[in-house]
Amino acid sequence: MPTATSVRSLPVKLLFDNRIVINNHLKRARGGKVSFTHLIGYALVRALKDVPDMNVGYEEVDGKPNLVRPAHVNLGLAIDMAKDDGSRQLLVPAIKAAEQMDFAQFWTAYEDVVRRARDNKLQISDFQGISISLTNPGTIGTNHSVPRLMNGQGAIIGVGSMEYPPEFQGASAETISRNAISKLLTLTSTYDHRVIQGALSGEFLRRMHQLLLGEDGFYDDVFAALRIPYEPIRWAADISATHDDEVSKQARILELIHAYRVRGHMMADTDPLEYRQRSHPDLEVETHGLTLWDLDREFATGEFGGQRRFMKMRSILGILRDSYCRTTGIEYMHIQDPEQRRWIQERVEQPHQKPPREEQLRILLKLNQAEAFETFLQTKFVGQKRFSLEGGETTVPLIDEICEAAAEAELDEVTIGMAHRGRLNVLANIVGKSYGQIFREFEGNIDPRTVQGSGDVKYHLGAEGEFTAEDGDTIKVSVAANPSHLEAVDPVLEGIARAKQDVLNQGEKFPVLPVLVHGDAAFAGQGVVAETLNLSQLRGYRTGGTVHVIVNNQVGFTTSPAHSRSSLYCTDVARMVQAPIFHVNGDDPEACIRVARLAFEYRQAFNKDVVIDLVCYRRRGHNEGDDPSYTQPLMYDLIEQKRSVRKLYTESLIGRGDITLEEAEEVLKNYQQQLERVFTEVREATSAPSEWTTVPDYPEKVHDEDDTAISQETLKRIADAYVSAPDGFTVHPKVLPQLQRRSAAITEGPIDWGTGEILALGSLLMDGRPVRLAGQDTRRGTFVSRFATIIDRQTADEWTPLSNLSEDQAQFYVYDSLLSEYAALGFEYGYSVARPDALVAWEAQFGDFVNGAQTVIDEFISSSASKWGQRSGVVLLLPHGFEGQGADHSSARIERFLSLAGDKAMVVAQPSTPASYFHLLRRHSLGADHKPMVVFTPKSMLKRKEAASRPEDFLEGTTFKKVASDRTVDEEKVTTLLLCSGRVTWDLMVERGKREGDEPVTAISRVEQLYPEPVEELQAELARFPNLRHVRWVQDEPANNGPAPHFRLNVFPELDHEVEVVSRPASSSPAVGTHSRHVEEQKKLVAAAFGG
Ligand SMILES: Cc1ncc(C[n+]2csc(CCOP(=O)(O)OP(=O)(O)O)c2C)c(N)n1
Ligand SMILES: [Mg+2]
Repeated sequence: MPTATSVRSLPVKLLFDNRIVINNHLKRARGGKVSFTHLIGYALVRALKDVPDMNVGYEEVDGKPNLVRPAHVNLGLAIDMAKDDGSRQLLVPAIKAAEQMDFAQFWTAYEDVVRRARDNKLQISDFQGISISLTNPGTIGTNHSVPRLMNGQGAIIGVGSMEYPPEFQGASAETISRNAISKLLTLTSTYDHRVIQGALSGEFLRRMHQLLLGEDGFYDDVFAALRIPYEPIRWAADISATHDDEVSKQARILELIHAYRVRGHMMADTDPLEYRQRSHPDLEVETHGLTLWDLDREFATGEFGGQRRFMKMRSILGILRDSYCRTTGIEYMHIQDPEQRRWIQERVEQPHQKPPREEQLRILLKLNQAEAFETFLQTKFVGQKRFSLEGGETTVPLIDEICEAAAEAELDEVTIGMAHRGRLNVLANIVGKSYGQIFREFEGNIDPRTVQGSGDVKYHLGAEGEFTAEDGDTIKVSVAANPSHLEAVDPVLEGIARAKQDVLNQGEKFPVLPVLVHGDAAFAGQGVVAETLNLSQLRGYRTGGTVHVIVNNQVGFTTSPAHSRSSLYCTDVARMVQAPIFHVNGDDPEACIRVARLAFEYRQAFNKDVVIDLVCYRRRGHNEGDDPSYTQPLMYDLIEQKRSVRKLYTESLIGRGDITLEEAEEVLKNYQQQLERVFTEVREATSAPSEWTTVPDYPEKVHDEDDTAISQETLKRIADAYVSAPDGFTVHPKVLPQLQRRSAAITEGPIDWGTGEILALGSLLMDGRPVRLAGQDTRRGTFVSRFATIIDRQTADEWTPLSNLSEDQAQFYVYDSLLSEYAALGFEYGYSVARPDALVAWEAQFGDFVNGAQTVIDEFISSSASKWGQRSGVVLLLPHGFEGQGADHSSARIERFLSLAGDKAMVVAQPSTPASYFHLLRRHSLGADHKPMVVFTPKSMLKRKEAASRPEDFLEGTTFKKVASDRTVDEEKVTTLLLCSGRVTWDLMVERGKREGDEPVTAISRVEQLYPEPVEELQAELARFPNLRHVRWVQDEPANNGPAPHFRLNVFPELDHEVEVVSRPASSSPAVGTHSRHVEEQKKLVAAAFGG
């Protein structure tokens, strides 16, 4: 046979470098190794696409020469086999139809053929139809060879050894890298001259050369096929370097390091759904004027290398990619504190270490549990809403790890707030709520204790349990109840956590760990998230850092991220509190565990919030009745193909050789056992449960007698406290006389509103009741009325007189809050839930602004007892009053609270004197009820003389009166009874004085408690006056506002007299804008109260 051979040499540095990247990646991912021959063989197949005429054979048909063109590339592989008798044998089986394969398929087929050759499993067909083959004598050092062609074959490509050119074989590594010397590879093409021309063979080798130097995206395709998330190394000429260039190159290396730290996350492979080769200009070496020739050169690393002052660029890049671009992307360079950045770098910029086997097995077990539970629910409760966690099962091992870490650190409790997604799974597999009980809730059993209430759907209920860590440590874990309103539970949970910490009173140890689990769309969209984050470092609100876990399934109901946020990540809002943010691929559970541990440790080290963005997907619809392919067709095509994380993780552990096949089978068996366990437990538990949990165990309120009066000594003590500034404290000269006046007034009168309130708080503190009071500008008081904390004129030091009342007094916590209503009120609600012995009050700056917290009011304050049996005694102080300040500084919307009032679930009150307010607060705190209370508090009335109280109004014999009777009139003479509440009282009193002088025929009685409605007290009040002709309800508010609408329906029909309502006309805006119009209206209103 006439043959000839073409020979071509090429540099293989790029091949070497990319192979290192590939194998590093495989080691971390699915295991396995790619050889040079795999890559060269694949280049051969690719080259045939461009030079198809090389894929031919020679055959004689009927004695005539014939050119054969096979339909496929059947690539023969020369495999040298040692036989049992010691002789050698060359086998050349084929990879069939290799041109149809991507690199991953080619690699698999290659290994398959080799394995079958070794195992003696090759068939005749494996040897048929070969027109071109590959032989690699280079592996034994042969420089190049001229192999013998077999019949029918057109060509054999030989791969020679890869060596430095002979003249450099004695050079030092340093010389080699400095001079940009590559090893060379010699390729030979030995061909059948009857069907292939020499030029064609040469052309073919040139093509292979080009491909192996990365042309036409050769390595890009290889990387894509192996799902390597970043770009391959590129071929480039070395950039010759003068001394100056060297210095600037060094600077560029440091820039590159910085770029990876800041933006490495842009390239990280965090999306389990869709493989994308990601890049960012700042992360490409070319941008920094660097090439592959620099990979083996050493550079100073600055603080990056720790002890290693110089490193090869290859190592630097390796660490940077390992640290910042694998399946975890980290955002932390926005943190201003260098210590915190260094803390993260020290832990992250480390060579990868895989977790110990026990850890790997625990992860698998947790994934088993998580998936088994979902599978059970999916099988047993087809179509029922449960908000499955499928696609995001790693959430369970991740939270498990946080609890482990908390248990090891001997914290007191992990308290979790979370929405619907995966909640049942967390309750079962983290909190330990029994499958049986969850099942019975599905069956619709109702807790007999909540029959009075309305109850709630299963995925809103809370629970409490004990979590046991791997080494036997235990810790309390609870999940708070929450409404459907996404993220509303965030501030509530923080309040709960803070209350628990205040009770434990361990200062900066923060022994209760709050964990908030969010959805991606909600975290980005709901403003309360930002508000809650903003609480996190404030003295009045901090909880020592919250771990936020976002179950980022990349969709919110039917809405894709592109429509649900303008920010790059759903977590961007957390950057504002300089929280580190870990984006982690949910299909890499080991990375998730590592991140969970790191997040916890960061929280412990710095007592700050930290965010884990667990990127996953949602296997099913939003809920179980929803078909997601209507709106996310492409995404769901991908999801359908996806194997569960449990399966993927098991496979990669086997692939990497971390567990054996037998162990994998054990794990699979365990999975089946888990599944059976759920089924059996549920089958066996059909009776009604003995224990119901709708909320975690919060303490019961301890109550005293309802004696709200106080002693002269207590008055005196508080009076003294207000004039006993600490030594050397300079009270502001304008404040001093006000304090002195307050002190004198306490014992001598008249007592104004602010002082009455101070007396209530002070006396409760002396009774052993902690008091927490927070609101905007609350310490001084918006209306300069409170002076709870006084600021030193010289030093700005703080002095809180009520903290110095007695040795054994309870603690007084008084805070100026952030400018929030929603989160601020949610926090106080939660605080009161977990600490019922404390008087917890939140003050609105003006009551009008409370509607910013409407969600908290509707979903927690008014209804939590009825839905979940969860009680709070939070007090809302809402300045309210029509005083001509316009539409938005007049009304706290009494009507709205009354429309929510039912089941006696809360108290709504509008006291008209400081003493009445004082008794109301004390009754609320000391009494048995643990219910929310809404108090409409005054503005102008704060200082109004008629409305002041006397010291004796606080002393023995006094108490809170739901209806304050008019005791100034002769009952026989009264023909008109005016019923009113709050500020208008005093306008009416003045007017009566003017109109009726000393012999009034009009009585004015004040309704101090609006709800529960004081019907009996009102009946008794009416009965006092035998000659009544008119009973009028008088209110400042328009007819559709204020108490009137509610009273018309619920109170007036119970009275023995017709009640006429005197009010402003119904109006869509609560109050008029111009003062003069207000005055006009007020005049009319008061006149109408007296019959015109
Ligand atoms: C405040 C509020 N607005 C709207 C809804 C209705 N809703 C329920 S779930 C959901 C999508 C939530 O998406 P995401 O936060 O990503 O959580 P996922 O369901 O994907 O886990 C919406 C809009 C709600 N529950 N609460
Ligand atoms: Mg989502």
